[in-house]
Amino acid sequence: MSATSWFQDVPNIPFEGPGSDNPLAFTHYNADEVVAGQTMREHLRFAVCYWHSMRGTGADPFGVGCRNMPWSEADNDMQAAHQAMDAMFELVTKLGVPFWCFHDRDIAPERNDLSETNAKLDEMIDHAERLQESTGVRLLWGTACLFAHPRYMGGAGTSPSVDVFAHAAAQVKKAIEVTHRLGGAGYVFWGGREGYDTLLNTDMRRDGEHLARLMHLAVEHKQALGFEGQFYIEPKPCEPSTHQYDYDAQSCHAFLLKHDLVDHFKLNIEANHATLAGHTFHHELDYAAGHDLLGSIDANRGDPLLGWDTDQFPTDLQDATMAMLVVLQSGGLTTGGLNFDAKLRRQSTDPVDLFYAHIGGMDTFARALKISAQIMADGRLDELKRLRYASWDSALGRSIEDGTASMVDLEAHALKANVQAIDSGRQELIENILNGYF
Ligand code: XLS
Ligand code: NI
Ligand code: NI
Repeated sequence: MSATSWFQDVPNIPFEGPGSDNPLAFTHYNADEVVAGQTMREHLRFAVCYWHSMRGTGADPFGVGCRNMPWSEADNDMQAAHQAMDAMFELVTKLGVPFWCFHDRDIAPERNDLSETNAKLDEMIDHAERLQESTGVRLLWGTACLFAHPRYMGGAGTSPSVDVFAHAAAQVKKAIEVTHRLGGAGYVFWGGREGYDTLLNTDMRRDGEHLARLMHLAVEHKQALGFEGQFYIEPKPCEPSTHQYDYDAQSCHAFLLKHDLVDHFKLNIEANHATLAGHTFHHELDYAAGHDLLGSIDANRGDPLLGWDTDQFPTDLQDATMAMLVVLQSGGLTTGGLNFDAKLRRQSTDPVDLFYAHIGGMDTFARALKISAQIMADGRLDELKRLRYASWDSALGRSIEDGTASMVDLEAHALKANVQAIDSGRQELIENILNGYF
């Protein structure tokens, strides 16, 4: 760690339990506490994201940044980059978070040509490597920022310009290499500009082929490097593009299947992206888990009154509980984790707000973990679901599921059974049981 402290007044955050009124303590996140066979630290695998936490300024489309974090005040951009990284490792260490995540351009500034840019990135990766070693903090995933620079206005892998495609490929190549160097557990592709604003100037079929080529090239490079981290696609339906190709979990699945990539990718599901797609967080996680695609999670929330990606810190206990229930039922996160892809509100201008924000998110997910473990141990909700599908466990149900029943067999059954209705779905009862856990 550097000699300077960026959060002088903040101690290492202790666990004090539910009775505590210390705002700089955890009330539920107790890293070493064992829940359902594993410690909270192992289950939750929290990560701090570099972009919002260290580089966020509170800027929005109506106003410039209004938060000047002390690490951003420097004589030049490389000094600021070093300071931001020192501050992030201090934040992560004081929170007791085991992981971090970054985009290449979050940690080092872009220069006028790629080789100079790569040199600056290498300098910051050296620094990150030293800090990871001295703190024990690990990299959950890295990624390339393929959306901020003007060259990417028309997409990266789906740019109409082949020069831009080549630049994107070079950037992804480098970002995978540095992620590998830092021992990253994964690598994310989020395609904010992989989409379109109008089909009148867009060849959608060709865009899809190009995007798949970029993914295949990345897989080949990963194998050549011997990088064993997991690749993820992060679905999002829109914003900044009007329509994004990685719309939701199900459309990503179709893309991966069509282009023969499904063995090489899992999904990174973000709560606010789910709601933008008209789904719940629960839906996206359940789809991913049900198709062996649940890899990692961007833990945040939207504002139901606003139709955009507000990336707020997650504080909704029921939402988080549904998420943890899917995670536990699918056997837990392995390479992935819970990355706080979340930003402070524009009016939260004090560095200590980063602590309040993360403490709130961590306590919410810790409670959600405990509640979901209890829901699973009780088995009441599971049992109701099992009963609802019980007829499928009959001889007829099995013969349909295993493909041996014919239309003629089913007709014979229907003529005999004369079905008019089925048993109650019991939604109100189920919701009452669920509320009983909170
Ligand atoms: C933006 C995305 C982005 C990805 C990483 O909406 O959530 O932050 O997580 O590129
Ligand atoms: Ni995200
Ligand atoms: Ni987002």
